[in-house]
Amino acid sequence: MFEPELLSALRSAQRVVVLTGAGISAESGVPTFRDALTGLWSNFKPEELATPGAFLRNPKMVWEWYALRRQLTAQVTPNPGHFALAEMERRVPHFALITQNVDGLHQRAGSRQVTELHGNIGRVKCFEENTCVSAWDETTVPPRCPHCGSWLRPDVVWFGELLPEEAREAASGASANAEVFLSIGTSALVYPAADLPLEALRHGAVLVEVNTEETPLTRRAKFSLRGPSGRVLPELVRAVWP
Ligand code: BV8
Repeated sequence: MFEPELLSALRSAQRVVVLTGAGISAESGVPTFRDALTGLWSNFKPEELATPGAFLRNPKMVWEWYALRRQLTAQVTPNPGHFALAEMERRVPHFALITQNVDGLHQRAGSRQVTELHGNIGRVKCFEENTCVSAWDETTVPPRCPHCGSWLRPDVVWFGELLPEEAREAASGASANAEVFLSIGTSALVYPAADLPLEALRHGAVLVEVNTEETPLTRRAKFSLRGPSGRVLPELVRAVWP
């Protein structure tokens, strides 16, 4: 199933970096970012809804989209792909897991060191103060900040917003030092996250892609594993570390 060169590269690597996208959570039942637009939101593109402008123009609609996704995320569980990456973290001397996902499933699967590039839908913060709140009054939509009265918003990075500096720097530093970089379940279209595999390539890393479909990254990958990450990743981990 796997090329011996891939298995030996992972077995001998001291520094492995993984970037995940919505595809790794698809088998848990979390719609990928582009599938999430159903019902009321189906006539929007994600880039139109996940923006500060959309929220300011229609706070109730955007808040409710996130409230629905937050509720969905709380009801699903990690799948074998998430667990396989938690096992990989235990096996590799220097392992970095970078995710574009906001669902928190990597942490729930036991991954200890996770860099969330785009925040976490389970956290809510004040639109003005940028500080997180642990409880809010759901009778008003969007709810108000208990400290300053501004609207509350999900603690995620919207299009047109800068990524958290610390997360972006950690991700970029790890990618530049990776011996093996795995891009898993991402369409590799959203920047600056999509720059990370390219940065790894520029520094001589072996690029591995795990995806059910072709992406703009596929032709740059030394190994392209076509299939669902929930099946491919456990098989890969078992083959590398029997
Ligand atoms: C920034 C959180 C600097 C929110 C997300 C114009 C104005 C402003 C910015 C831009 C602009 N033009 C371009 C930009 C940059 C922009 C961007 O990249 N746009 C894209 C559309 C071109 N980026 C930004 O705005 C970023 N900030 O640049 O700041 C700046 C500041 C001011 C002005 C200018 C620049 C911020 C980007 C972060 C946005 N937030 N999420 C939320 O979740 O609601 S992005 C969101 O979409 C995800 O986090 C993720 O990053 C992305 C979706 O991508 P994927 O995860 O890859 O998911 P997708 O559904 O696309 O694909 C799933 C893949 O899985 C597929 O390949 C599929 O085949 C595969 N798959 C499916 N099932 C499986 C599977 N694979 C394996 N197994 C399976 N079972």
